[in-house]
Amino acid sequence: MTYSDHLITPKLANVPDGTEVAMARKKLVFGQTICQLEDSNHLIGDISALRQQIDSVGYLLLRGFFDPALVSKARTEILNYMSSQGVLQGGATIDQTTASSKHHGVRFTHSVIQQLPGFLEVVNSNRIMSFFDSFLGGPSMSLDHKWLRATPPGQNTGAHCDVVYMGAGSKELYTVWTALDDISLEMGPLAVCLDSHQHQRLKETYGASDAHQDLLEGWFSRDPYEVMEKLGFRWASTPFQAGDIMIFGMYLMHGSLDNLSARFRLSCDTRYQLADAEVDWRHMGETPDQIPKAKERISIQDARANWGI
Ligand SMILES: O=C(O)CCC(=O)C(=O)O
Repeated sequence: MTYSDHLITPKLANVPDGTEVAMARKKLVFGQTICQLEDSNHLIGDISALRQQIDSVGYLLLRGFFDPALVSKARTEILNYMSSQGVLQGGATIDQTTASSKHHGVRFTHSVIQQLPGFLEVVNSNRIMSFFDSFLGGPSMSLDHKWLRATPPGQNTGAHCDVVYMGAGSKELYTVWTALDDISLEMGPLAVCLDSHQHQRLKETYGASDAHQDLLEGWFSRDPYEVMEKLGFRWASTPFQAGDIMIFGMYLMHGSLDNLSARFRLSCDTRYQLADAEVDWRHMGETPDQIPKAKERISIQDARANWGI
């Protein structure tokens, strides 16, 4: 069975204009300051059309990509782990993701993730690997470092491009962001800046730096309006269902909406490239998250002042 042997009809309705969400506590309004991501399910099976689409709009949203049974198994396993860490309301409740009132975040280190075989079965599945074999035109591989996130209530991810975190190998590296649960707009899903992958000045400056070596902070900005006003970007997001994925390249600016719910938002982001291309070894092996930090890194504010963006 290959990735294209199933076709799922997107079930989610359009987000009505006027719907309000937040990013870093700043309000964004659908139809005004944020728009809806469009899925590319109609292109599944046509690799050259998928490649054209990602080159043109910067992302591929594929609804229902992963087998729901596998995702559900991974979710249960993750929730069991979270329950054992005492972060879920009621301690032992496994079927929901409500944060306990005294919740502290939960960190999924590489060694914790190795104890989650159901999760690894999703992100290393034949479905995703065969997709990338076709998409990249050769045998593909996934970086060992897997970012599994249980984003707590009140939090979000600031605007950044992945190249600054994992750009030491091939730049033909793709992020797959996977919804491991149904993620409403209120729960703070992924948000991307449309066309940001084509911003030449951003690529040559911020996009040529390395958060581990050069920058104290990899996030370009915490303020969603700043990237709209300074770089002319438009934000886009959508509600997700468990098993939906977003694929994007290293230069697409993205972050997430605020999690305004009482629940943890469960998602992961994992990376894929050609197996024979150069690899960012900092994200491989047994301790991929233990990256030694260079001493003389500069703040993103100082770097941006130098770049003039
Ligand atoms: O899920 C998030 O909050 C951020 C995801 C992200 O930064 C990524 O997929 O590269």
